Amino acid sequence: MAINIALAGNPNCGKTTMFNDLTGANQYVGNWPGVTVEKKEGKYRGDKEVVITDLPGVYSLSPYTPEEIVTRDYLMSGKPDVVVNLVDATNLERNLYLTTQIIDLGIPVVLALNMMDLVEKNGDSINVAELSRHLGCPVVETSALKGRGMDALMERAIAEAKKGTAPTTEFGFGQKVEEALAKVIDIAGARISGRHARWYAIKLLEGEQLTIDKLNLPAGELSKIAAVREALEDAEDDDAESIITNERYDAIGDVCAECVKKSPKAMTTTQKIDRVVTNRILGIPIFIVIMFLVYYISVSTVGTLVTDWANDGLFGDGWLYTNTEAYDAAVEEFEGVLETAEGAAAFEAGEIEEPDPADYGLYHVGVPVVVGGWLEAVGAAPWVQSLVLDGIIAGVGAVIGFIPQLIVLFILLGFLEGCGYMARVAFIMDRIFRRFGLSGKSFIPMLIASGCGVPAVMATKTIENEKDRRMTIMT
Ligand code: BGO
Repeated sequence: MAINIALAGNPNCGKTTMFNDLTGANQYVGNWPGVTVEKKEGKYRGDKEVVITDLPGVYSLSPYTPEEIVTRDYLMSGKPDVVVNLVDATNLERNLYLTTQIIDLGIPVVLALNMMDLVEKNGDSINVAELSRHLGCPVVETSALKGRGMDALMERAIAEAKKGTAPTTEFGFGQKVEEALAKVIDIAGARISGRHARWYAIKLLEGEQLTIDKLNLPAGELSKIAAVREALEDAEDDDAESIITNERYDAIGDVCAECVKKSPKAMTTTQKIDRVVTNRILGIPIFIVIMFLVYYISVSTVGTLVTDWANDGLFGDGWLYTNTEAYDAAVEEFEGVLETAEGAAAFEAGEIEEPDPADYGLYHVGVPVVVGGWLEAVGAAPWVQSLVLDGIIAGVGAVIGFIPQLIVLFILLGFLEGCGYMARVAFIMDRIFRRFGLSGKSFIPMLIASGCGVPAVMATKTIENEKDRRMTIMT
């Protein structure tokens, strides 16, 4: 009897490496129907009756990207007999988010703790038995790169596929959410019965439109579920999706705290910085301080300097050109005279004048001065001079004068983006933006829009979900 195994995991957890090791040359590459998402299938080199499907790398089973939709549709299609969920063991907390969602689907799962060679190299350790107890599914240590643990993994996966039982996890949400889920299961009854019941209940409680449309529940049931959702949201003062996401992370955090032992020396500087900047309480105040500094530098300090350079120099009176020593000495002497009472009185009476650069063979260089001089030299009519100097150059100059400030702002924002801080901010902001039907990724384009709308619209290309992208552009 043929066995279908689905390989699922986050991007970069080692799925391709493992898929290639397990299938060798027995691979077929195509596309998932209707989408340009690559589909890879192959026969297990140890048993040609076992077909392995490499699912697209995803961080969650939300319906926001084509990859997420393909993955969840396939997992719920009934086709896979078992899911081998690969996790990057060096980053267990982040990877277990997807794992807990797969477990909620109620299908047989085997967890492959991949990259164990790196965990050992870092001096860390993972209590596999305890992790398996918490998740309620078998956990196998692997290193796809070194080909370690692959046979044990496949043995376990085939055994679970034959058993066909779902994980018996003790993993759950807080009491209020569990009670709300029980009510949803009760309301939806037979319509969501079966192995996916918990998954459907979670999605209905979150108010996920895709699931609501798919289940086609009567209006009466939908309004009862909406009432359960509203009661939970009022009690927790947050939206249902965020409550569930946060509680999932809390539960994962508890499991990791119990099962993962990090070597103290293994914590990198990046991890230490991450801990502070993505901290739930400190994250937003830190962000406000950083953004204040970014705008302060671009508008007040460096920004003023470069804008003055453009407004007063390039599009203003310009700079004195040629040797200015004699002129500078005269200005100094003049200022000295002005400081005396007689000198000030003489200046008031018009008896002495400020040194004129022209008397020292100096002239100003700047766009209006140079163009004005040239127009005079060619004998341009006064209206032409006024059109060019007061209209075109002054008009364009007034706009271009702000560009240096924007350049400074974009350099600083680019630096924050490049060093990965913006991605962390998107993570922090996700919770807030979800309330407005947007994702945390909408935040960066909106921030850039405070400088200029055009690059902001261009920055929306990082938002995979088309609806979110359109909403962000319009907002
Ligand atoms: C590069 N152990 C270790 N140490 N590395 C692993 C393991 C493991 O068990 N499994 C995978 N990797 P993918 P997705 C790479 O490509 O299979 C490594 O996205 C590099 N490439 O070798 O592609 C694997 O399919 C240059 O690393 O993951 C790969 O899930 C420098 O994890 C990476 C360093 O594996 C992602 C690494 C040019």
